[in-house]
Amino acid sequence: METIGFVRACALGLGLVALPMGSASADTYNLTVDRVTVDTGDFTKTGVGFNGRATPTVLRFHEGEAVTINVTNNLSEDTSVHWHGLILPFDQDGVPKISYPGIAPGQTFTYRFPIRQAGTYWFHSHSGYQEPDGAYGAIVIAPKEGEPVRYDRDYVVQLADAHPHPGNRIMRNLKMMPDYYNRRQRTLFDFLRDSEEKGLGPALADRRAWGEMRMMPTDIEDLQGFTPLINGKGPDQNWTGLFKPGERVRLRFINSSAMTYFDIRIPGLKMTVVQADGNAVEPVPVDEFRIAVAETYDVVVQPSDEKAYTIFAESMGRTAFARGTLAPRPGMRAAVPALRPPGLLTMADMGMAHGDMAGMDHGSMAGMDHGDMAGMDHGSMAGMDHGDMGQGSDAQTHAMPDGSQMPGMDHSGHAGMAAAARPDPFYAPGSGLAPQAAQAGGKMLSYADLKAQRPLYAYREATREIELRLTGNMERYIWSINGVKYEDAEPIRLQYGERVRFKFVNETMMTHPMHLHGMWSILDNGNGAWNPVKHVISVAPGTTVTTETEVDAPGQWAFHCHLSYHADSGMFRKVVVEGGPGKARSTASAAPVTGG
Ligand SMILES: [Cu+2]
Repeated sequence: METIGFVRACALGLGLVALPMGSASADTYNLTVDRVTVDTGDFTKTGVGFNGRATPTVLRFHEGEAVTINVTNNLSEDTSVHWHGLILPFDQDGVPKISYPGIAPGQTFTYRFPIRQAGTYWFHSHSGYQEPDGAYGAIVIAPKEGEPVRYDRDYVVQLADAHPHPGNRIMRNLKMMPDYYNRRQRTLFDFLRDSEEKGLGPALADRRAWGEMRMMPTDIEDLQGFTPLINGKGPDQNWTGLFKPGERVRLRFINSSAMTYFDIRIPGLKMTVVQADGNAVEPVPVDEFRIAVAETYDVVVQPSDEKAYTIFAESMGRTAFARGTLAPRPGMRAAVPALRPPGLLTMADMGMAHGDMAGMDHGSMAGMDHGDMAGMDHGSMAGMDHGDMGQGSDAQTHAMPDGSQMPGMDHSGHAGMAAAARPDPFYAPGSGLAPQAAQAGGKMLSYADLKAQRPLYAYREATREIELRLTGNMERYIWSINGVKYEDAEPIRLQYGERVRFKFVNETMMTHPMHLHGMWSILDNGNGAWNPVKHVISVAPGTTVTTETEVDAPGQWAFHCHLSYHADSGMFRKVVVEGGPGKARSTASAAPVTGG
């Protein structure tokens, strides 16, 4: 099946250049990193790609194989390739200044590591803004013991958010003006400016202003103005995967965006989620799912009719969509749905609903750096609670069990609150970001639905807990962990053999996809020994999410938010695993590292 999938995908123009032709046992792959022209159908730009192409290269490995990958840098600047989600020795992980020095212009670096897992992963540059500029590809690994999933066709569906501006310019603009890429009328930053001019009290007293502040859907996305791509193709270029009616089609969704979450559906088809982040889960039939930046989900669909179906992926902020097609014949197309109205951030997303946020420090409301944030000091925030909301005197009393308890708030037109059958426990009660299926009564995947089919580790009590508050100063576009940005932070030190519990407390208004390199993150979603095993954990605003990690990989690793500009502005840590086989030497200095 794999080979058939490969041949067909190749015919459709996917860049499967690095497959070892003619031999399943060949284990040497060659990749070049090149300047390429990215053509989205909306604009063309100069970007970065692999093997001379803007369409993503797909590497196909076999579990148990020992790979050798020669990466040649044809750029005029340093590059690097990180194998996202692969479990490998730390010096093969591809993060400059943590794993190795990087790859200089003209140089070839040879990676060598055993493939000890199966499933869908991806690879990308970890240097500068090469990944946002297009340096990403897919990895598909065939399992040693045969596929647990039955399918007739197999397609990679790799999403990205191509932007006309190069990454370094985007970062400069965000630093200069955090709402630079916000195209809607009013934003939190306008509100903050008003507060600075009039004082927060009067600004808040102005009900209309408050109402307008809530009408700022774009704070859901830092970056707008991009064209979403599927396998390198814009919506009008319509990437198409072929099927014969009745076939089971496996779609390997990979979100390689720099900054964009997508809500994905295929109108007319039920999708069965069979893998999350490369690991098999108990199958979950859904109508729609949200994919965080850097996550992968494998779904199986079975189109029975001789007609085309649209793969529709709306950005979480509803400013753009990716579109592809499944069809019996090339050139067919199906209706493309309209974008839904964006959700609206609520008080819950501002960290004001503390019902399930034990341990949150209420003295630093919303986790912002108040010293640097005019008009947002804690005293004024307290006034905001009580003056405007008319509730008690303790911030903790503002828990909103169903989001509808807050007097004085106008919930009309508020997508996230319209009678969801069952609220998603991974969103703050009353969150405007909580996803809902487009189809009436449709099922949206929740993290709570994910159950490991085959736990990778024996279940045991964590030996230690580490709290990581996700923090930020939005006015200066600094993102941080526990209020400290990367270049000022000490590494997180772990001991080989321990089982660490990470407690992520999101004190910002944005969703952060947290990615630990080198070791698995086991998401605590209440399934105990069957908690799902992931490499990216999305943490919604105003929520606390816990993961556990068996510390079984000596060396030093990156741990960061996978939103490129968040990682680059400080939401990043070095993790040092001390002890273990080989007694990895620690080079503990925290040098600035860029990339997603
Ligand atoms: Cu982030």
